[in-house]
Amino acid sequence: MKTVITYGTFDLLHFGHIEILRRAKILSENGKLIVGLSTDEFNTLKGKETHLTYSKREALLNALTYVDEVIPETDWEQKTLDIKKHRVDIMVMGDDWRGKFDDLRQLCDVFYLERTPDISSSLLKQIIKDLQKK
Ligand code: C2G
Repeated sequence: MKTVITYGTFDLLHFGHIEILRRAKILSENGKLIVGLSTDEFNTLKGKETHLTYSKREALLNALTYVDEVIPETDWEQKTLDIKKHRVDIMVMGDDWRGKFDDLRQLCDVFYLERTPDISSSLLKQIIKDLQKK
């Protein structure tokens, strides 16, 4: 059994998010999956506008059987502390982040998993915008 962590905004929770969380949970070998969920303030820093507030995004993640704990992600630098505090064995991110977190390999395994094609929060937001125009 292992402890796995992943980070993200998880706005408008969709199949692509579910797929990375499902695969991350499998890597835990019936252990624990922690999600570092970007706060509204951190999303502003990331230049990301979200449709859903942190509390709604958190509620959606907590409803998933794959997710054991949700912690706030407030800045780029917290991962090292999180990994030590939660005794993380594996960090997982989508492969759009490939290479970006290799420095954390000194603390835990780091896996970049293939992104699920043809779905994204920005696509869903565009669809919502188009529908609102009608
Ligand atoms: N993802 C995926 N397939 C998609 C869309 C997203 O596998 N079609 C993955 C991303 O690669 C990421 C996770 O789902 O690992 C969450 O995606 P976002 O909410 O877009 O998170 P992001 O803005 O990449 O934030 O410190 C790291 C950042 O907080 C990551």
